[in-house]
This record gives sequence, C-alpha cells and structure tokens, in this order.
Amino acid sequence: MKKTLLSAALGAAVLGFGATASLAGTLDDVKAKGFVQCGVNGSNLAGFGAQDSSGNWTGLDVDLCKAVAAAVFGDATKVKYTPLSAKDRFPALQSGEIDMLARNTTWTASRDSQLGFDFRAVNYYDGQGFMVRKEIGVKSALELSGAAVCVQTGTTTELNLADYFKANKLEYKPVVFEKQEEVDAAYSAGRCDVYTTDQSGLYSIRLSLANPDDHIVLPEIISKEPLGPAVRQGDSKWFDVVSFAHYAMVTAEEFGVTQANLEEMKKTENPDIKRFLGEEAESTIGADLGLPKDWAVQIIKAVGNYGESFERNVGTGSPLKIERGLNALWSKGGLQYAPPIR
Ligand SMILES: N[C@@H](CCC(=O)N[C@@H](CS)C(=O)NCC(=O)O)C(=O)O
Repeated sequence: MKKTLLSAALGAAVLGFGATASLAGTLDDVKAKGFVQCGVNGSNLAGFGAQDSSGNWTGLDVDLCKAVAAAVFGDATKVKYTPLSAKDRFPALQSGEIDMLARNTTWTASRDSQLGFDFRAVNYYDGQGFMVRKEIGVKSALELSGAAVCVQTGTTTELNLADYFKANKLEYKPVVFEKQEEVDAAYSAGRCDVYTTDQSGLYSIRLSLANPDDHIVLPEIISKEPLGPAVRQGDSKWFDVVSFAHYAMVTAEEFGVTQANLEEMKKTENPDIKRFLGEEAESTIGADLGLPKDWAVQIIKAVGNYGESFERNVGTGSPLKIERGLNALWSKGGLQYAPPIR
C-alpha cells in the first residue's frame, strides 16, 4: 500500500536516464529549432493552463512558457504546447519530448532527485484542500470521517490525503482515478462526498461544475504545494533561463515596472532598474544567461510583471478571484522573492 502511494506521488514510471544524458544543452537546442516545447496542463485548468475557444493557450503556467520564449527569441509566440495529464507529465520531460514543464507541478525532494529534475522557481505557492457539496453541511475537513474522497493518481494529492486522515485518526474511502475528467465526473455524479486536490485546482474545477455555487472549498490546507517549472537535471544553462524568466517577472513587480510604464521606465536613472532592463552599456547579464540584452524587457512586454500575470489569470481580473495570499511579494507579506538580477 505504502509503495503504491509513493510511486503515485512520484508520478508513475521512472524512465531510464540514458535518454536524458544526451540532452544537455537545451538552450542551444531550443535556439536551433526556433521554439520552446512547453508541457502544460492537459485538462483545461482555467487560470493555469487552458485553451480558449480559438485555441489560444492562457494561464499563469502558460505565461511562464511565453516568458521563456520572449527571453530567448524576443517573441512570446515561439512556443509549442504539449498538454499533459498528471501521469504523462514526468515521462514527457524525462524523454526530451518537452523542454520544460510548466504545469501546476509540486516541487518535492523525490521529484527533484529520483525523477532527475531540477526545480527552483515557484510561480504559485499552493496547498492541498477539499471541496464538498454545500448540502452536506460540512464546514471543516475534520468532520469528514467516513467520507468517500475523489482523488487523482500520479499526484502528490494521494499521499497527502492518506497522511492527513491517518494523522487525524479519521476513516475515509479513497475513490481513485487516473484522469482528472474521471474525477470531475465521479464527484459530479455523487460517487464521492469530497474532491481533494491543490486548492488552486479546486477553485478552477469548481467553476467548471454545473452549479459552482452548490460547492464550497473548505478552509483547511493540509500540505505545502510549491508549484513551479521543472527541467531535466544537469542542464544549468537552461535551468537558469527558465528560473530567471520567472524571477524577471517578480523583479519587475518589485521595481514597479509594468507593461504600461515599460517604455517610460527604460529612461530611469535608477542604476538597478536600468541594469535589469538592459539599458546599462557595460552590463552583461543577458549575455551571461545566453540571452539578448533586452531579455527582461521582452518578458515584461509579453506577459507583464508577476502581479499583472497573477491578477489577469487567477486574481481579480479572472473568474477565479484568488487573493495574492502567499503569492504576494515578500515586501507585502507574501513569499514571492527574486534574487537580485545584477
Ligand atoms: N500539484 C500536484 C497536483 C497536480 C495535478 O496534476 N492536479 C490535477 C488536479 S487539479 C490536475 O491538474 N489534473 C489534470 C490532468 O491530469 O490532466 C502535483 O504536482 O502532483
């Protein structure tokens, strides 16, 4: 049982690593082929990775794919998207089918080590939560003893669920599916009392249900889910580009640089901001990263600063209306913090 849960938490099959050895140098590969192959959510997770009716990809994770393409090519459209399920995402990265994974994926020690990936930037600090039908009258997860709980395999969710119920000495019946669509259908059909996944996912899934107002997300957060992009380990140049694409968005917010004031800010006398925007003649930050001098400007032009991307995709400007919470800047009581770009 324990073993099953562990492999589920790791996300299924671990491939041989021979395949990845020849793949060092993703930045050069990406430049040569002319686009970034980005692994994103395969279940239209609104706010994070979803396709609109015209086929355009949007979301906080999608913005990271676009930011990387903007940094490398000065063109955020140079991305090809690979929609991935929980189970398929890790083999897709290991095998080289994708260059980066930006898909509500939790950074854990076992994924970082055993699966052979590198994580550093966290583009959404999350935690696992529970959703129930309002009519069952439950206000706290601690009232869920004996409940049937719908959960998706290949996620961190399954092991957290087992740990939480065990630690609180509560009984539960896991109703387990491989595909999110199956979990959604089972929950909608009343085959389980509770839906558990990342709280961000619950907000998004709730909106896709027939009557969103009939469901509530309970207050408890039972785990830490730092969600961020992953790349294959041992490829530091590419790892730096992907990580600093996120950090450039955060830095822009720290400096108050927005899509609207970007051109104005380029004329600033502030040396730190000037350097960041590639306006200081001697600075080699872009070149050192293997990128053009105006890489950060291109990112801001394409997707805005982190706060703009957050509000547009999951915050006030979106149907999800998620508060900044842990994802506020460190200077505003949150955890989003960028190392100095200098
Ligand atoms: N953050 C957790 C959960 C991520 C996850 O896969 N969540 C589900 C439910 S929101 C999902 O996105 N499913 C979409 C799919 O598999 O297509 C993890 O990394 O394991």
